Order: sequence, then C-alpha cells, then structure tokens
Amino acid sequence: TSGAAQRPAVFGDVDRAARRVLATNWRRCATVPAAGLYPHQWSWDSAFIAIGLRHLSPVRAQRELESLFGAQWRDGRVPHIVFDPHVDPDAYFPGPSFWRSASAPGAPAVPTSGIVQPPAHALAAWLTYRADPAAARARGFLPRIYPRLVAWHRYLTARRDLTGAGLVAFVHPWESGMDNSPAWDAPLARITPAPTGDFTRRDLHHAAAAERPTDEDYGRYVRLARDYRDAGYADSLRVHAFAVEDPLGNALLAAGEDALAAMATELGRDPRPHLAAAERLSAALVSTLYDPAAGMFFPRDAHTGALIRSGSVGGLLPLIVPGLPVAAALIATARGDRFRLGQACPLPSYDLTAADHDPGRYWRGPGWINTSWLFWHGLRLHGETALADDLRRRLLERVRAAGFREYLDPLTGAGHGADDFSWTAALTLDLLR
Ligand code: 2M8
Repeated sequence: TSGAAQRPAVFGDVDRAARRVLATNWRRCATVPAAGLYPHQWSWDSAFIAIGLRHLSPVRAQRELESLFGAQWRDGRVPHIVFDPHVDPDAYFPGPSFWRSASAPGAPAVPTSGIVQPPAHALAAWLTYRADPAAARARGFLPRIYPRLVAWHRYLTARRDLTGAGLVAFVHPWESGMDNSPAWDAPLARITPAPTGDFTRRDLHHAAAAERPTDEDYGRYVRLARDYRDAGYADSLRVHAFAVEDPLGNALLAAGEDALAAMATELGRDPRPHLAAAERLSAALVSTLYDPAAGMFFPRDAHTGALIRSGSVGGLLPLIVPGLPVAAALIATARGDRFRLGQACPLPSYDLTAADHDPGRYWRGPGWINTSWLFWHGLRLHGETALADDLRRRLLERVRAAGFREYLDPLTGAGHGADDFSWTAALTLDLLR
C-alpha cells in the first residue's frame, strides 16, 4: 500500500537487509528459519516466509509452499519439519533417525518429522496468489496447491478432532509452535520426561540456555514424540497423553477455510463447503474456548475437558477469523495490562502481569513478529486501521533497532534467540508494503 517513495530512508535499509536475510537463508527450493539453529524447512515458518517472499519473488513464494506440500503424507498431514538430505543429520535434534518417517505408512520419500504445526498455509497461499495472479496462473499454482490444502485441512478435521467438539487438537507442544508456553505446563506435568541420557540437544550450541526450553521440557517433548512414533503416528486420545484444543491453531484453520473459499471461487468451484466449515469452526471456537470474563480465548485440555486459563498471546489471535463476534473484546484485552498493545512491542507471548512472565525465554514472555503480524492482520480485517497502523509503526521501529531477531523483550526491545531469523525478515517486508 504505502509505496517506497513515502518510506523513510532508514526503512529502505531495513528492506534491503530483510531481502539479504531471505536470500542467505534460501536453500535450493525452500528457506530455513535460521542458519545453525534451524537448518531444515519448518512448516508454519514457510507460510510466514511466503507472505514476505511474495513481494520479492512471487514464484519463489509459490515454490516455498510447494516444496513443503511436496512432503505431505498420504493421510494429508503436513510435517512440521522437512529434512534437507544435504545437511548433517545430527545438526538438529530430533533429526530423521528419531522420527523414522521412512518406516511410517504413507510418508513421502524425503525424511520428515511426524507431527504438524499450525495451519497458516491456506492464508499464505492465498496471499501469495494475490501478489501476482498472472504468474501464479502461468505456473498452475492454485490448481496444484488447492487440493493439497484441502487434504491438509481434512487430515486435521477428520483425524484431530479428538473430543468431538468440532475443534482440532495439537498432540505435542511443538505442534502449537509455542513450544514452552506456560499454557502447556499443567498438561505436561502429567508426562514423565525421558531421561536426559536418552538424547543430545543441539539447540544449545546456537542459543543461550536461559532463552530456550529446559532439559526437563525436552525430556517431555522426547517422550511424547517417541510414543507417537511408536504408535505408527496413529491419532487417538489413547495414544496422545498430551492433547490440547488451541485457539490459534483453530483460528488459523477457520481463516484458512475462508482463504480456500476464495481459491475455490477463483478455480470455478463451489466455495460454500469452505465457508460453512469456516463458520462451524468459528462457532466452535467461541462456544468452547472463549472466556467472556477474561475477554480472551484459552486452550482446552482434551483429556480433562477443562480450559487452561493461561494468558498466551494465542488467546488473542482468533482476531484473524473474519466476522468473529468477540473481536472488540479481544482488542480491549490486548490494550489492557496483560498485553499492553500500544506500548509493549511486539505483543508479549505471555501475560505481562503473570508472576512467571519471563521476557527473555522463548514462548514464556518475549514478543514474536509472527504473532504480532497476525494481530495486525486481524486489526485490519476488523476495520481497526489506526490501531493497526500504530502497531505496524512500532514493529518496524523495533526491528530497525534490534535487527531480525527470533524474539524480543516486549518492554525494552532487546533481541533474543537466533539472529537473521527468516520470518522476522519476511513479515517485516510485508509490513513495509
Ligand atoms: C521453534 O520450534 C522448534 C521445534 O519445532 C525448536 O525449538 O527446535 C518454535 O519457535 C516454532 O514455532 C518454530 O516454527 C521453529 C522454527 O522457527 O522453532
């Protein structure tokens, strides 16, 4: 929207630097989240990366999504990691020898993990298409990606509705994308960690221990992933000791169905089944996961049926659902003490007033560009232009000062985690448009 001519010169530098990060992190047919710490392709990272890449090269953005969906399993699942066979298999833990996708039914030829990540892909594919419809048509992008997105959503709705509530469950903290969120503390407490001698972490070679999950967290992550693998990646509450219905995951699915409806129309197909699915998901979100007293959504533990009343930013992100009836309440909550929209930036991943808020540790406090981008997208969707513009301006200021860090202290703006992080660079490019 705002052309390069109106942009301050200093943002021109940010623009150039963001392009450089995406060029450096590109590997043959996809982008790694960060060299070193994350040397393969990650599922929801690729969605956010495509949203930025579409401004640089619409074709590369299409290829980013196509390479991810090239590793889709026969049951429709899109793995959370697609391993690069050219990279040392021990560079990242857990690697291909842990997941053993080769012996799982219906897995692709390329090694992958067996869990999933939040379904941001349909939204990303639609935005990618819109960036250059002619280039997309020339490559047959929509006819190729649409059926794969449909199969992906079908996997989630058919295999991951573990309670019958019409909501999708994540069965591993890694699936939520917010690995060590305090929201997962209670359901994880029931899991006996695998002994630390069973595995070797690689992340601590690249990031400070104080900014990452603990060894005990990892012990539980390993236990859950191993149990899933050993059950042949079958989905049922009997297999999944951890299962949560997550507001962000379900909101992305609902917004994704809306995007699929737009794609269907473009392809001359009937959009109504997608619109109906979006409405069903939106209604289930509000009736099951919304807490009017708190003014936000909470995840639900699929085993106990109880809401997990923990203030994760994910509880504000159903704002991305078109027509959401509680949008105004979410915005009011975001502006309140817990998230301080308009002051804290990026939006903290976790309630600023909580006793265990930790501004430097991963998903337990720091602000992330992707969740703020989603909130910004939601603000615009609901006509809150002034708030959206203010958030955009603050995000760009933060990135200009800290660089393309993985996460930032929401109050001081200090950068943490990986540097030259791809989705930070990609979404910055999008904000600059
Ligand atoms: C983080 O998760 C991975 C496991 O998937 C890790 O910690 O090794 C999360 O921030 C996740 O949301 C993200 O997709 C991934 C790659 O950026 O890193």
